[in-house]
Amino acid sequence: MVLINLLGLLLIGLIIWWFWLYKPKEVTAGEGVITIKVENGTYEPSRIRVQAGEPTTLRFLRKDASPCAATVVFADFDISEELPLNKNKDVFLPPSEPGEYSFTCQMQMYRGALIIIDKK
Ligand SMILES: [Cu+2]
Repeated sequence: MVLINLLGLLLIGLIIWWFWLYKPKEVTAGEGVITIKVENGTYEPSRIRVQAGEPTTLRFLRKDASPCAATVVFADFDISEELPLNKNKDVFLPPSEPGEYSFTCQMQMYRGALIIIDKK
């Protein structure tokens, strides 16, 4: 009986831990430019919230030397940019309608989302 309870607790702990670990980091653009680190297969932060109707600049800093990370693609905006290694690269995005727009590397292993929210 005690053993079962312990296992249950362990399972709950694991589930909580798993959700914490996999929670994507989300940031909201305020003043200034958001820097996105490209490293170890993830964009960090990977979810960026911006206000609708305003042009956005995203600054990418690529730390991953593999060719996989070399290009960032915003398919919805028809934008594809090369990212130099260990150098800031600014990507300019036009003002857009509210919605969620994904950005990826060319092979879509790196994944991020641009969330455009309505201006209040
Ligand atoms: Cu890739």
